[in-house]
Amino acid sequence: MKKHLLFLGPPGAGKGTQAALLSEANSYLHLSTGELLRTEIDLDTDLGKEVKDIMNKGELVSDQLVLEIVKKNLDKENKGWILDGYPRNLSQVNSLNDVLMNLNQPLEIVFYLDIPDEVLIKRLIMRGRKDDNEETIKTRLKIYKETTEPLIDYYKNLSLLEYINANGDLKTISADIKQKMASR
Ligand code: B4P
Repeated sequence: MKKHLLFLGPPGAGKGTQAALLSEANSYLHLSTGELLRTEIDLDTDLGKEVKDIMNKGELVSDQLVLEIVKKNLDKENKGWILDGYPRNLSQVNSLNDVLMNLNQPLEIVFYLDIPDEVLIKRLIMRGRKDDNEETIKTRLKIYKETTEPLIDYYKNLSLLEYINANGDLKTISADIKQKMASR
């Protein structure tokens, strides 16, 4: 059973949704950098104050800051984990590679959740989180295409990538993920 997984895809593709379902079913740690950052904002910590405006504008917070969060939370007992929303650029990929090499916990599968822009824009507007307004979504999508999308080819070249059609109902997508996990 594979237990070091990563979910990659544009904002609103359902990374958080599917990672939560899969981590619950397998008792894996679900490490969502977005969720961890939002918790800091809700608790009004110094870190939360630092990232609040950046996140509300739909921009990426600093690589160093996110790396600290990942290092602090990554499971060192090796019960299994799912990274959701990290890495988001090539510099974060390199940092993650170092962290995982030190922990001796190599990444085993990268699920790429693919979805047309118009579907994800509708989903996000319906959800209505603070960073889910039209202008912010446009910024998030632009940053995704410029900095995160190149990671698809990076992981494809390492033969870690599994393609998931994320434009469907939750159950069908979950079943596809489970089936691809089992076949590896
Ligand atoms: P994230 O929290 O990662 O937000 P996301 O990309 O919008 O979420 P996701 O794809 O997980 O969508 P979800 O399942 O919720 O990032 C937010 C911000 O945090 C970033 O913009 C950035 O500022 C910062 N950040 C996070 N990580 C960072 C990093 N590594 N470096 C720098 N900055 C970072 O689904 C969306 C909606 O669709 C939900 O309402 C859900 O219910 C719905 N949905 C899901 N699946 C569906 C389906 N199959 N059918 C219909 N609806 C569905």
